[in-house]
Amino acid sequence: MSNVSGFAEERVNRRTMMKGAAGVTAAGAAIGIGARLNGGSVQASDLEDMVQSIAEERGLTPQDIKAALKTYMPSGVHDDYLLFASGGHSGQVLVIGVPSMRILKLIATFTPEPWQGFGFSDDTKAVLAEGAVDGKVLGYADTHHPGLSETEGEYDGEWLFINDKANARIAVIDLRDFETKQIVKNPHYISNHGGAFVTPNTEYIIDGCQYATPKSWGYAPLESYADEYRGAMTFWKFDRDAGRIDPAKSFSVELPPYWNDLADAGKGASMGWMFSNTFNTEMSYGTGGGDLPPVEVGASQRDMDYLTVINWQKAEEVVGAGKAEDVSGMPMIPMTVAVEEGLLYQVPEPKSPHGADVTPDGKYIVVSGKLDPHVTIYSFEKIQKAIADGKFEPDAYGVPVLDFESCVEAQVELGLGPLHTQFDDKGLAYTSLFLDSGIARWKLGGEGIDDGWKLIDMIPQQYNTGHICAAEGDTVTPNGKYLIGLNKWALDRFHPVGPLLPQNFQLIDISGDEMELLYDMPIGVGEPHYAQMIRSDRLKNIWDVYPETGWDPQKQAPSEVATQIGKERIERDGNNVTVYMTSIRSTIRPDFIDLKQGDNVTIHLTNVEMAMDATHGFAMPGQNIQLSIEPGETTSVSFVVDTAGTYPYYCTEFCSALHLEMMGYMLVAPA
Ligand code: RUQ
Ligand code: CUA
Repeated sequence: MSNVSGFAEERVNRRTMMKGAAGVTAAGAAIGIGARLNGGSVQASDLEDMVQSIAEERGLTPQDIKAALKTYMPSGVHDDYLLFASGGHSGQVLVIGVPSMRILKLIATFTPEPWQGFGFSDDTKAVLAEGAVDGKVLGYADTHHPGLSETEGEYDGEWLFINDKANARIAVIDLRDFETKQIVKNPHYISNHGGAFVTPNTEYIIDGCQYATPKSWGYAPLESYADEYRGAMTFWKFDRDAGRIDPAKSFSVELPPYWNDLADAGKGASMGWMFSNTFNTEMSYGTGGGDLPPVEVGASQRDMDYLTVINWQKAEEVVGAGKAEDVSGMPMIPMTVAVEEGLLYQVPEPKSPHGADVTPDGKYIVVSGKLDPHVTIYSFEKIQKAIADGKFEPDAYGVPVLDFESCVEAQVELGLGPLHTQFDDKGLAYTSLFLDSGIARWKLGGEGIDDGWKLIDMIPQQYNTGHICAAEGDTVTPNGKYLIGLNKWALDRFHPVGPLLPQNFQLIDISGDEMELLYDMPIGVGEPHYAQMIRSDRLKNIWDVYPETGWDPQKQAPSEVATQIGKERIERDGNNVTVYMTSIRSTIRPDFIDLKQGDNVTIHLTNVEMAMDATHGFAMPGQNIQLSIEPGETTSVSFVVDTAGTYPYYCTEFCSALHLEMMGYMLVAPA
């Protein structure tokens, strides 16, 4: 008992300190905590009775009680891990505490999000506009794979990247303020999948073309598929100081018109290389309006597809030496050059591969074939030896295809529909089984391990597991402890909510000999696909408030249009009107804006408060404007008033007792 309360006290202290730092009545919080602790010091026998009676009343099994105790976080206690999960079709990123599975935030990423004012303020509109395709600003994304920035193969808690599969875009999120700062549109292809995967020092963010098209998705008839259509692998250069992807230093490697699926960066032994699954080596494009087999048949004819292997460090040198071609403003290494320079290889892979995952030591690549019950494990050393020994034949495009037997280390039969693999701290691997709806646990092999490459057990999932995510399971030092199944349609797990079913995250304890299911969590926004889980203490740089009043979160620097209190004003130049506005509890100044129909208006709004909970909103009715101004932030919004009328604007966060009075009138006189 005393150990338990000691632990609780330590956590409580953390909470009291937090509150104190926030300037919130620490004494009040402490009184509440004291009461809770006293209430907690019960006799063991009382505890037993209490548990017994609750369990009986609610029909809980001992396993249920254990799971509840392992996941419950007392009020105010923080989770040990944060899960950054894709929000799927919502185009957002979900931030979830583990083990409590509480949603902490949805980060607006590729789509407008009103609470955060994302896609409403001028600067966030500009972020969405950067991601325009053929001049169209998009209102959706198919977000798949979040990738946390890494230093020496470990998560460093500074940046997060995520891909939009549908439109081949990558977004950059700053983990100081959890806001999206940049969206880049791939100039070489229109759909991606193998992204966003980072190299061990976040030198590059890998992004692989999924469906082949002519370069830069120009027009060419399907009959010219083999000649005109191409795949590619893009390496986006990340500039940490600028906090942005630098397209000027990014490049692609041209690939045959096969389709690239999931990818992973080499690390440790395989540093400098990357691996991607490649399917549809049959080059099926469906019926083409004629008698050809449909894609799902045409693309499943051959027994083997390929693992694409690229030496990105070499590719970087080749681009530096000027051997790439400019394609739509970004360098692309032609296939012929990539082959000549020895930076591009393919290794046969069993039928329709999906996931490719590099083991923590970088020595092996685990590949799952959707239509093969095995995972195939390739040895990086053997791949290198096969290259050195010239054990390859060119494919139709001259790309060397290495001898399968020479590269394979092992195959392990796991079950039906293996997709994705994660790793723990005990030399075990976990692979999702989509068709079997479960997660297989198996033992890695290699030098000095006699009983390796062996299935251990399987835990069922509800249902159709896609990706899985283990604590820091993509890094050189996986933590073990927790594993999450990212399952597809939750048929019967939750109360019905109509025909569109939520997805289901299932939290599993993998610390013991048996895998134990702890928690079911419905995801109500889209199909998440993938997530990464980071130790919360690695996120060291999170800001409570912006560093100073008048902060521009896009530039992460003081804003040029910040307004100090008392300096609010309205400037008119012809029909261009600029409003320098401040917000502070419980006033928006100015509280009157006098306009004429047809005026072009820009409001620069500064939240001059620096208290942690002093966020203000700003809604302008009828103008599609909703902003969120966090403490210290300056944000701007521009619009044209084309209709005469009376528009009461107001703060949209219930910030104070006089919040409803935090408003003003914008009057637009008829022209
Ligand atoms: S993919 S599970 Cu992007 Cu495997 Cu969906
Ligand atoms: Cu500020 Cu309500």
